[in-house]
Amino acid sequence: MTTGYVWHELYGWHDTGTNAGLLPGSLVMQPYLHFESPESKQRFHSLVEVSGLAAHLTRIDPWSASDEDILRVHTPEHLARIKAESESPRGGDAGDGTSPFGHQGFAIAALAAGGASAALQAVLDGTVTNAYALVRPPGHHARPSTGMGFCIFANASIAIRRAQAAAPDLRVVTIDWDVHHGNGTQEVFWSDPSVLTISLHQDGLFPADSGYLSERGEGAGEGYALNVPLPAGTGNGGYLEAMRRVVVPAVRRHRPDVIVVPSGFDASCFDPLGRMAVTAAGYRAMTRILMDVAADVCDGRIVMTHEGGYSPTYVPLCGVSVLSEMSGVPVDVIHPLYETFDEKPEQALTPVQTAVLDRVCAAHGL
Ligand code: 3YP
Ligand code: ZN
Repeated sequence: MTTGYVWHELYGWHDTGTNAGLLPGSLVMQPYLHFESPESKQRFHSLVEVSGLAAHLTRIDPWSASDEDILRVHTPEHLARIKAESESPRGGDAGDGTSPFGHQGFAIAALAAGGASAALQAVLDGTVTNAYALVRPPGHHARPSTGMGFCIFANASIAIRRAQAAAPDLRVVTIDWDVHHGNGTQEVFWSDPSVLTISLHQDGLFPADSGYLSERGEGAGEGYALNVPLPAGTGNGGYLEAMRRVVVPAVRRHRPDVIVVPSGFDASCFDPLGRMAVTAAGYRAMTRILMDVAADVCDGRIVMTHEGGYSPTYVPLCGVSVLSEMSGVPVDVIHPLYETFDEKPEQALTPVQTAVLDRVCAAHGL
C-alpha cells in the first residue's frame, strides 16, 4: 500500500496580496495577510518533510490542467477572464472580490487543478492506493461561471470530470469536510447521479444561504447531493457520528469506484474562520473511517484535495495526522498540551447534533 502526495513550490507563490483578513489594505486597518495566505499550507508541507513522512510517500508531480480539462467544468467566459486578468501586472480577482490572485495567477490555478487531477489519476491507475493533493489555490467554492471564496477553479470537480472522460462509467462520492459548504462541487454535479456530493459543514457559515439539507440535486441527480449542516461548536463526537451514521451508509449505497475528499482543516478547534472543534486526532479518526469503508467498496481508493484551514500552527498537525493514517506511517508530532483538547466538553456528541443527523438520515433514507 502506497500513499501519493502532491505539492509544488508554486502553490506557495499564489499571491493573495496584502489585506487585513478580508479587508483590502487601507486606512481602515493596518494591512496584513489575506486569510488565504501561504502560511498554513506551506507549513503543512514543511512538516511533511521534516517529520520524515515525505520519505514514505510517493511524490506525484502535478501538471497544468489543460483548457479542455477546465472547460469540462467552467464556462469559456470564466476561463478567458481569469487568463486575461492574470496577464495584468496587478493580477485580478476570481469573481467575488475576496478571491484575489497575482500576476500569472492563472498558471498556479491551473497547476492546482492539475495537481488534483494527477492525484486522482495515480489512484485510478493503481500507482498508489490513496493520495493527498496539497494544492493551492483551493477549489470547492468555484462555480462553473465564477470563482468565489478564495477559489479560482474547481480542482476536485475538474479532476473527476477528466477521469470520467476516460472512463465514462466512473462512480464517485465526494466527502467535503471543510467547515464551509462545498457549494461549487455540489453545483457541478447537481444533475448527475454518477457523483454523490456530500458536504459536512458548519450550518449557515459560508456561502450565505447555502448547504441546507433541502438541497438534494435535481432531475437524474435528485438525491445525489447530501448536506450535513452541523451546528456551530461541533467537535469530534458530532463529526464522527456523522461519518458513521450518514457518510458510511451513503458510500455503501452509492458503491463508488473512488472517494474524493475536498479536505479543509478549518473545522479545527484552532481555526480563525470556523466555530467548530475538531482536533488532529478527530481528523485521523475520520480518515480511518473513510479508509475502512473504502477498503470494502473501492479497494481503498481515496483522493484528498486540499481546501481551507487557516491556523498556521494547527493545520500542519491535522494534515500530518491524516497523512500518517492514510499511509500507515506512524508520526507523533502532537504535544501533550494539544491532546488536552481531545477531552474538552465540546467533543461530546450533543442532542442537538443527534437531531440534525436524525433529520439528515430521514431525508435521505439512511
Ligand atoms: C470566504 C469568504 C469568507 C469565508 C471564506 C471561506 C473560505 C473557505 O475556507 N472556504 O472553504
Ligand atoms: Zn473552508
